[in-house]
Amino acid sequence: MTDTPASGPTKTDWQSLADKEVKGKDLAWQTPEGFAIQPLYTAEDAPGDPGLPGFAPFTRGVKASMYAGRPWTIRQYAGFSTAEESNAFYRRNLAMGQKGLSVAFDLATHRGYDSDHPRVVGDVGKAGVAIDTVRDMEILFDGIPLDQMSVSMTMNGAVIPVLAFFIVAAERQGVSQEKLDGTIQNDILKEFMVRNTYIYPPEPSMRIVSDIIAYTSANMPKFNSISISGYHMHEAGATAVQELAFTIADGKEYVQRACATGLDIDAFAGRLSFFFGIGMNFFMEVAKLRAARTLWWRTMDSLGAKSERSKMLRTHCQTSGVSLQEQDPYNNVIRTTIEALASVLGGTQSLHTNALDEAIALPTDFSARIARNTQLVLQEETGITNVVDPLGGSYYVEALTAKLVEEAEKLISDVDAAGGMTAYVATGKPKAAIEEAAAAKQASVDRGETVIVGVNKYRKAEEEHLETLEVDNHAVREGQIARLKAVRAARDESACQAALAALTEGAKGGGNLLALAVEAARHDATLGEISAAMEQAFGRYDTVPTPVKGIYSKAYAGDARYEQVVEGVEAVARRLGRSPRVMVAKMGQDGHDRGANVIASAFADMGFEVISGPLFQTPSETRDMALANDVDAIGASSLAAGHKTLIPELIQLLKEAGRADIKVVAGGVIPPQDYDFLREAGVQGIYGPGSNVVECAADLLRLLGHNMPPVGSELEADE
Ligand code: MLC
Ligand code: 5AD
Repeated sequence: MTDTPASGPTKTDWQSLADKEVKGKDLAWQTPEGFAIQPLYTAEDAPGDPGLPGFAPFTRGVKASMYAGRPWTIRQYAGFSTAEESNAFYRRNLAMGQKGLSVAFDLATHRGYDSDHPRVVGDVGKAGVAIDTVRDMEILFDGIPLDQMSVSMTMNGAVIPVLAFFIVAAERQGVSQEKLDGTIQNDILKEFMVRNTYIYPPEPSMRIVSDIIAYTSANMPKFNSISISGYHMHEAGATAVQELAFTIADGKEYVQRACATGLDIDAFAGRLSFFFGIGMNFFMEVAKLRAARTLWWRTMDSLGAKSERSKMLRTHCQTSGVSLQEQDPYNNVIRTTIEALASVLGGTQSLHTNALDEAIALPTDFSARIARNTQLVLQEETGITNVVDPLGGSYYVEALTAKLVEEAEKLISDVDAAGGMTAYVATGKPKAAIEEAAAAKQASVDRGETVIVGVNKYRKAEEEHLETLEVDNHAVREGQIARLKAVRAARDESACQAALAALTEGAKGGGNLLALAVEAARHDATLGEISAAMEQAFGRYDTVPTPVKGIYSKAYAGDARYEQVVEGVEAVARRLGRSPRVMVAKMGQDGHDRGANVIASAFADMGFEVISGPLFQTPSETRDMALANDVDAIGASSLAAGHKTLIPELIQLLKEAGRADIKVVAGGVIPPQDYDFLREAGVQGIYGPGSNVVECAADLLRLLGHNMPPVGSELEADE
């Protein structure tokens, strides 16, 4: 029985009916991937049968029973302040339904510095928990039995000391390493592309990845040796095709490197895991996870894996941070729910849902509860877990899945042609392509073509402010310094130094770096010491930003307000006898550079001379660079909560140098509660998330003495 007779309407009939309804308007929707999405998908558009869940190529899921057998792991990423405070936070969350742990470390830890290092004064305990020693790690997991809890640790740069501390902290709990269940991120390639918490140059960094894979596959059979991450590319502005292609290509590179050291592919591949970001383009995101599994199966099959487990892409997902806004922040709960739904309809194994205060601070108990409950409600109230891959067979989702596979494979062959991902990353191409996509997205938001409710449409006249978490980094730092002293005083110094020397030797020659670091950790070497021991052999890696050009001017071609700003820049240039100079500065260990890159490329397009400061500057290095370039203004971008320490220090240093005339503005993740403090310190403009880049430039022109009309004024007069 069917409602449509065999001779029923065809797609052509539908097309003419639809054309009539919309009077011939083109209904195709261009996605950032460049896909022309049609308003209707039928069996004609969908590829063949995607197969069954639990079977190759796992498009429909890695388990036959999926969530009907076991729901995804509710794994909330968290960490702040001290090990004591983070431990208490974890325990409260576990008591209220969270299922797995996921540790966020502070940026000092990420970059291999102990809390007493002079470069990290603004960073200690801020964006994650401060960990200097095994003692800190023991406290972090106090009362949490490590043979029963799966623990993810997001660590890439200082991955050797952190994993060593975890292993030794477990030993001190009486848990041997073969029982440890969890994941270490250990994905350095994407750090060089987007996340920027690398320490060493690419080659030794790749050796570290292989050493960890070798060590865990021999000693820690339940531990996932890597979490190959597209999430950060997504957050940096990558399209779904870029995220898929570069992530799968990264995975391929790690596998080839590990095999080149003599490991058997099936001995380690079953413990490689993945991590994707899930944004607001709902069906695209569902299709992305299905495409990722298909792509990985094909890749591993082509690399000679025999076991199906080796070809199975298991993944964690996190809802998108950049999709969340400071303005009208309760909308973020809605966005996160939609993204979480896409993650589970896509078949994720594990999920983090962001908190509603994401755009301005780390989660509080209040916002963390809503984020966690979003998943609990999906798991326990909706019936979604009872049916496997319920969108399987949807014409649209299957068509999108196939298209993503096809386009990502094209991009992967470009990577292959360049000699693999390490070589491709070295060309700077993937970073530039992602930055280009980010600038295009920002321009589209600024122009109102991409709507963000409560930000560029339906904006509230008066914003209400959320109570946010504040960490006193000075207090945390002092506590950490005291504990570092105590640990150093109590250890067997000569045994510790001998273990560190052995690690340096191992870094110069052979030997497994993780095995050597575990020895050093057993003798209470600190994170900074273990990192420095390897740095002696490897050196530290610095990169210079390379903002893209021309994206903004292209996106704004013909826009009257943009032209007005460009004319303003020209007027200031006439007055100064040269283009106005702006330095975009990144101080502290905060490597989030999407915002800084977007600003740098947009301002350059508008005619400013832009000096992009390198990542990880101290305030005095920023001052020196600003003076050497004789800049008119400095824009400090801060996304990791160092702003209250670092920006006032910079202003003070400029004053002492007699250059209080250099305007300092700040942008990034800055809670409104901090605005007064920053203004009092001399900050002349503050631009939170959701700021319009063209208006930021208009503001800066005003600060530089140009009589810039308010938005809309002259424009209307012209018409
Ligand atoms: C699952 N299992 C089943 C089943 N479903 N068994 C029978 N029937 C079913 N239906 C089994 C699995 O096979 C597995 O056993 C066990 O149950 C656990 O399930 P899992 O699916 O593997 O889940 P989990 O343990 O949670 O592991 C998920 C993972 C892992 C593989 C993706 O790598 C992980 O937890 N990753 C998290 C990464 C993370 O949190 N990153 C945060 C990044 S934040 P077995 O034996 O097969 O393993 C960040 C932000 C920043 O990066 O700072 O930049
Ligand atoms: N605690 C909780 N979430 C965090 N994130 C980053 N650091 C923390 C932390 N310490 C989340 C945010 C951010 C993403 C990288 O991870 O959502 O966007």
